[in-house]
Amino acid sequence: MTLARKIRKGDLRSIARLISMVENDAPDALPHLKVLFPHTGPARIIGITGPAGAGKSSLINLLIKEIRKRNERVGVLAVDPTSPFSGGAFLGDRLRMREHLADPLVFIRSVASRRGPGGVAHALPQAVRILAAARFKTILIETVGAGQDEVGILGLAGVVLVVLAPGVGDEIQALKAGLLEIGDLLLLNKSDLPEGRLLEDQLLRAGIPADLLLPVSALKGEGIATLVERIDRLCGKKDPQEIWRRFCRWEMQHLLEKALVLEGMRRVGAGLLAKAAERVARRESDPYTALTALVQRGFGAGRPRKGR
Ligand SMILES: Nc1nc2c(ncn2[C@@H]2O[C@H](COP(=O)(O)OP(=O)(O)OP(=O)(O)O)[C@@H](O)[C@H]2O)c(=O)[nH]1
Ligand SMILES: [Mg+2]
Repeated sequence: MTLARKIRKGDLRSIARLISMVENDAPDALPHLKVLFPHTGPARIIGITGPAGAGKSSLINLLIKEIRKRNERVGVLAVDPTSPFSGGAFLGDRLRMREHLADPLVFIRSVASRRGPGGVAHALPQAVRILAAARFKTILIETVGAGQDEVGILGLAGVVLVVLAPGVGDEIQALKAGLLEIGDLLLLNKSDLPEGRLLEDQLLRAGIPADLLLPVSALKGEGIATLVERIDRLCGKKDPQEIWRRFCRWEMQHLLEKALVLEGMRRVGAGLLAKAAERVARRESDPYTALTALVQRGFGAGRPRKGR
């Protein structure tokens, strides 16, 4: 059976394999992705973000449980926030969700979010497509924090849940970073802790509408039924086609960015890049002027100049 067929049947190992191929920029991933493409379509993409340690994975673990009661497939993509150093955090995530690891209808894995200097694949859009082709109706995407990348990633989600917890991160910082603006719902996790009430008061005083706030406790399983109801309602309000269109725009942008980086590197070449760096190191040029020269070299006047 072909890899694409296995994926269509929901085989988790095949799904993981193709996502790895995409992450590693393996050229033979492309034919599989093309075969799968006609089978991809609107999925419930739910973004879950918030400061490290707020309880995102613990809540996702409970959400998986609720969604599985409906006998639907659930996919979880944990976006590796910045660097290889965060690998440890994902091990924690898997631990948090380990009870689902043996479930053939649940797929959990981390995806690198950034292009490294070597142009590491940005696999998230393709991972979403692969899961959609495997008939995963709900895809939960966990990201940490509120950097540009994270907010960008959440732009593709139909529903965004922001998880906050007392004593974790700086809520006012989260406010400033615009994290709260992108949230369809702000989950005040760890409401079992006495400080939970304080956090709620603080947010209300900061002008956050009360109906946007939902106190929950992943530890005690409190508020989870309401959370699932609210997610259903939020999903019901949004047009799945529009969400999917937005996903496609986001996907195209990322594919274009990646292609441009690769094309830019190809046109400029490692040698010129090294020379430019050397000039900067010797203070013969500042990095900005050197960059302008490189970009002009690569893309100026529509084609690379000859003889230089
Ligand atoms: N008291 C209490 N502790 C909780 C609750 N939810 C999670 N925790 C604890 O908070 C810690 C972090 O939980 P995670 O679910 O890993 O948080 P996270 O947001 O996924 O963390 P990162 O993935 O590292 O960003 C763990 O020690 C959990 O046991 C809760 O509702 N109440
Ligand atoms: Mg986590």
